[in-house]
Amino acid sequence: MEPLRIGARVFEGAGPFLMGVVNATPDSFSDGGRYLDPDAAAARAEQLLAEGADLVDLGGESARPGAAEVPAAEEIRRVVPVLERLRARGVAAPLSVDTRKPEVARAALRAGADLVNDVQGLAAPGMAELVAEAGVPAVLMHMRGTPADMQSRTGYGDVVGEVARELEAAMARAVRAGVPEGRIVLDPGIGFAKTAEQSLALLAGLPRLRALGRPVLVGPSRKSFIGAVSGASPADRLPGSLAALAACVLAGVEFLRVHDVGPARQAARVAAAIRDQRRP
Ligand code: HH2
Repeated sequence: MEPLRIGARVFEGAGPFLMGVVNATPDSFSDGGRYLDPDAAAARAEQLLAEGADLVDLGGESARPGAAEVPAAEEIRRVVPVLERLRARGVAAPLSVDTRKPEVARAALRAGADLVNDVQGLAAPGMAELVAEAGVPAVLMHMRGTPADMQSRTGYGDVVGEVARELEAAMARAVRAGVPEGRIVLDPGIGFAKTAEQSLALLAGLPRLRALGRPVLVGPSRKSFIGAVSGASPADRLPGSLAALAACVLAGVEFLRVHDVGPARQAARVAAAIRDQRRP
């Protein structure tokens, strides 16, 4: 991967780099309600960094299937105090805001966020322009529709090819709005407008996404395809999450979005050591 600056850090090489997840929400599918309090969320972020996260992703709106939209003002109330606390305590690590709303992204960037992680690929009016103006990198994730209706929009012929084409189109839109291609990271959106089989097909088809020429981020952690394969509930999906993580690393994915940073760190190191043996 070419060097990619996120806040104070330049990421380069194959990684993988771990993005630890903190959801300051009452209703996220696996950790809802645990980090709604800003002090609890900030402490969780610091814990994830101590466990080896390379950056932390903070979200104030659940994107689980069927989730209702949260007003921007409420989302800002959830994430800004956490970012402010982390920066006030001297946390220098890159911080990401998980939002699809430009108002939230603007407030979060002012409060110290370094990256916009958008599950709708910068589709909202003004979002790509805001990212371009702020000069920050962005994760463009693939989804169809919104969290409220996405699971009725899973009609694909060739899911890997269609996701790749739609990500390419999202990237072209962002570039037209002024976001340099060199600041874009792509994400297939595991579980977003995807059945379990489609999520598995995307995980098996990662080389076709890497062929788009941008760093790839994948978020398989605790997702429902693991439940579909194993029967495990979200709280019991760590082993399946680590298996998916290893598959991503072997496919050359640079960034992994994970809830369980300590175990993911060990799994990522081992998978990367195997990946690097394979290199000619
Ligand atoms: N998954 C979730 C949220 N944001 N962002 C990216 N780039 N990729 C993902 O796969 C992704 C994401 C869903 O997970 P989580 O944040 O744990 O749950 P919820 O959306 O219920 O808050």
